[in-house]
Amino acid sequence: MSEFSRNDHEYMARALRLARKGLYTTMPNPTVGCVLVRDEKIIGEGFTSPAGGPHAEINALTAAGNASGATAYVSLEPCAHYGRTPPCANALVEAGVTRVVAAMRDPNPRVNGGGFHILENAGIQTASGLMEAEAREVNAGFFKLMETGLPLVRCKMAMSVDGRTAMDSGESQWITGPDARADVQQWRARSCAIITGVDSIIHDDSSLTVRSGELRIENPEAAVEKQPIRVVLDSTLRIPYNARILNLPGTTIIASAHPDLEKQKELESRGIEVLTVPGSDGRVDLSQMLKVLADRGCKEVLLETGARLAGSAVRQGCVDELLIYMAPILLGSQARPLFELPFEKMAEKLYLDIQETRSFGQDLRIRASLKER
Ligand code: AOF
Ligand code: ZN
Repeated sequence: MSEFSRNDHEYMARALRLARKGLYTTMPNPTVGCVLVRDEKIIGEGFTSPAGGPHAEINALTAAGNASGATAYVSLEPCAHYGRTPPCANALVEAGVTRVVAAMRDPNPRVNGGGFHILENAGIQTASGLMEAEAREVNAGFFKLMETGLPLVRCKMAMSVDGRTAMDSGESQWITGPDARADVQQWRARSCAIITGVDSIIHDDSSLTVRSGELRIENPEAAVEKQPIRVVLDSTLRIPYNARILNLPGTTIIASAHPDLEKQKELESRGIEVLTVPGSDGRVDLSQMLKVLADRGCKEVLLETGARLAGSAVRQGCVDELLIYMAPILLGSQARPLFELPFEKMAEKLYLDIQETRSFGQDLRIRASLKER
């Protein structure tokens, strides 16, 4: 028998729904939901505010006013540390909560069981592990960052039914329809950084921005305000001076292996960060770039690029999730493939786990993870 009741499940499911509301605004923090219940009634609830603001528990306690004798359902262990805000575990103790049910432990080394410890020392009943799989999924990027020091990398591609992503000339606009393209906006909005290759910039002059008109989320303005960091991998600084991405508010990083110093200076004088990220055979090493982004707190990164960089990212094992939009078109055998992966034998094939398929207008979205090799 599970130690959790049916009501426990319902309240935790609600805490998880609240947590999802923060997916676009809490980075680099995880997004957490909290529901306070007394005598089978919800007396307050909340989710994590943008970084620096109150955590979920504090928002719920504020909403409740008086939470004495209540049970707190939280989708993550309450924090135990003084970070940008004081510990939530202390606030729950002070509020007189008598039971805390968490979906899972917070793997952040500054918490990692410390929150439960504070609560238990104060005589509060604690339980953990309710709907843990769902809670893991909501903050998958945060957990990967905490556990491996690298962000979760999602690779977005648009392809035809015959698996082609661009014509031989590089022409690729548009493969998918407006609904699928609008869906991409949600994934951009929840990413801390978007990475592309210089060839995509040269070809499509992409801006990689989040635009409010296409966001179907709670607070589109906040997400637009918080533009993801734009990263262009450009080993030899080929980016044209008139590229749109060089003239946008927010942070643009050009990662180069051998920058031409004069061009670097010129770009820097325009407010662009030029980083030297060495790699093998003179090309920027993607995993090094991911480490740089991890150090800046990036937990989810979106790779939006062509077959070559995407193929090499997959081959290096840098990609956690594929987000593939399939349009009802055929582009023919001269068009470019989804990934440049020059395999010759069946033994080289990579395996995917398809997690979900969904329609957007006439297009199909396939979400899949790469199986461990
Ligand atoms: C909670 N409730 O809603 C969240 C938590 O810098 P700070 O003070 O904002 O702390 C950030 C850390 O707190 C973050 O890395 C994670 O371990 C935890 N997040 N904890 O009790 C919340 N978002
Ligand atoms: Zn907290």
